[in-house]
Amino acid sequence: MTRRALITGITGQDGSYLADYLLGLGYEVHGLVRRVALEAPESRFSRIAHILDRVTLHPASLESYASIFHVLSKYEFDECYHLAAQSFVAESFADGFSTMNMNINGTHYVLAALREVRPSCRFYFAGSSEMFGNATEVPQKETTPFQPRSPYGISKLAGFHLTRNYRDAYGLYCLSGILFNHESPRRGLEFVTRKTTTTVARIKLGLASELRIGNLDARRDWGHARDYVRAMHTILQQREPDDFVIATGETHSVRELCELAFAEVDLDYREFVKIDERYYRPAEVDQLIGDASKARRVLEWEPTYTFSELIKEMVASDLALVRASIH
Ligand code: G4F
Repeated sequence: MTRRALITGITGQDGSYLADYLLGLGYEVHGLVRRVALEAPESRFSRIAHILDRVTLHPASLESYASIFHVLSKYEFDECYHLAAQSFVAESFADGFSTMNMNINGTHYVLAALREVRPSCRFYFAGSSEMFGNATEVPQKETTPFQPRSPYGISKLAGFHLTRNYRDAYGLYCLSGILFNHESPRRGLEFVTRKTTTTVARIKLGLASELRIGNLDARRDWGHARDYVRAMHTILQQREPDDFVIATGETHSVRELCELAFAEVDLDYREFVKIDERYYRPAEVDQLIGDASKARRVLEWEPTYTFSELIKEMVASDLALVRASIH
């Protein structure tokens, strides 16, 4: 029988790759989208333009329990991937209230509606390595204590605990993936990897002269989003619900990212990168590195992209996009 999945955040990087992946597995894929998105499909649906005729989109708002309840009661969903969130850490310092509302209440609404109308639907929550924050253990794994350093990290930790609580209290099949940073050519332009690769392409093609950036010494465990959505699906296929860390196990600095991305187009990053205090965060997470040995053992999940392959693909894609925009 065809399995039916609902993805919140289907228009984002992860939602779009997950939709591609689930369609490839023969799923019937549905997505929750904001009503405003339906009015500007060219820009809002750019990541799912190639599959628009194969997915069913439902207007709903994570601020409205009623709208989520309505969609969940209309179809018998087998799986629900809750990816929608305010996911930009810097923005969570600028407007912590919106981040909290959307990320905590939005998650609670989906869980509460599932409990009410679809208690047999499996639920995936997009947890984050930002929950580890100022981690006391290196590398971080499922048992590492959480010490979030941003309103975003705090909101994700609340979503993680809500998900656990619905599992313990009501016996729902719900769990969290604790995903470390994952990037791709579909990454939003404000995140440091995509900001770097798109600016590298613009500099190479004569449209920009510098890259203004914040903390070059921050270190992250960067994987490819394509590998990570595969993990999301596998996590939800286990007999018992459980939480998993998904990471590459390697950490690189923002400086190394710049060095690599500029070298792809034969430029020296030191000539173009300018430090700009505006991009520093009030509280930084200096280093993240994940230990995904549980996922490797239980899920037999492995990342397939190296850091340099990821950056190479992103630079090549941005060069092609910038070239197309000037011709
Ligand atoms: O690319 P970033 O903005 O990602 P960040 O904050 O690590 O969060 C991402 O990964 C999380 C998983 O751990 C997700 F949960 C979250 O939703 C998001 O996807 O920043 C990465 C690092 C930070 O240390 C930041 O301070 O890069 C540093 N950085 C230095 N200059 C910069 C910049 N980040 C951005 N966005 N822009 C800069 O100019």
